[in-house]
Amino acid sequence: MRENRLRKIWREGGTVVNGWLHVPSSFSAEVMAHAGWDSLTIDMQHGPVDYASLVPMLQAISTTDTVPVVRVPWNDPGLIMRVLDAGCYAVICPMINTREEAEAFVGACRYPPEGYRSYGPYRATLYGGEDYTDHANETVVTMAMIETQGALDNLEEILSVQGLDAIFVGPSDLGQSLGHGPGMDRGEPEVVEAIERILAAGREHGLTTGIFTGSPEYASRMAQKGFQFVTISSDARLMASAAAGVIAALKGE
Ligand code: 3PY
Ligand code: MG
Repeated sequence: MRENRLRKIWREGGTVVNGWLHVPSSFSAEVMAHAGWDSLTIDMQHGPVDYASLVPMLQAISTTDTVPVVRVPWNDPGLIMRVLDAGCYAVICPMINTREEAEAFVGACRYPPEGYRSYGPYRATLYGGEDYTDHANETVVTMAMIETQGALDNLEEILSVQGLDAIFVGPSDLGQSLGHGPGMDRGEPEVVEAIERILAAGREHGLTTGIFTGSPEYASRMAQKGFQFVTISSDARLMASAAAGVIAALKGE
């Protein structure tokens, strides 16, 4: 089976530089994949990507070594199993707030006896190889988003769930839950403290910790702190800011 380069990079102590896809297009996914991101996450929680656009985006990413990741809209086992069947190598699940939710999430990503994933890897075998089913459980990465006060309250229990590989900080929802509103690259002491607590707890439990950021500068600071999965901006935001920069340069604004 094709190896999961996320696991290799983490084993070697490196940081995964992850891009984020909101544009529901196989061509833009292909362009992003050829830019050299370690992984690309197709976001099905926010933005216009649906299952019909997801599959060709995964096919486009497969033209490169970039690892295909999907953020599902919610902790829905049916959809989690379908995105895995379509050939993604990591699933990010938003709003994991309790041990039970983490167990349900991880179980949906693992074939029995470790979990309850149903059999039917129709495209995953094309991407991963004919022996996909034999190795999927130890290859696919499970990443739970920690982004609420409730998750902070239950952090130790969530991190103890067998088969959970990584946790991922959503700074907008976390900030919102702590009463500071949404936004990236947080500086409020209460939010910063929560982020540092999540990083320390992840490390203690031997899990990889990731964070969504809005800029390479902040992402680089987070990587230096010990985050091993940093997401920077998104395809739509990068396109908009580059275009706005060109317009401003020509119009002098
Ligand atoms: C958040 O910041 O809440 C996220 O989920 C990142 O997309
Ligand atoms: Mg969020």
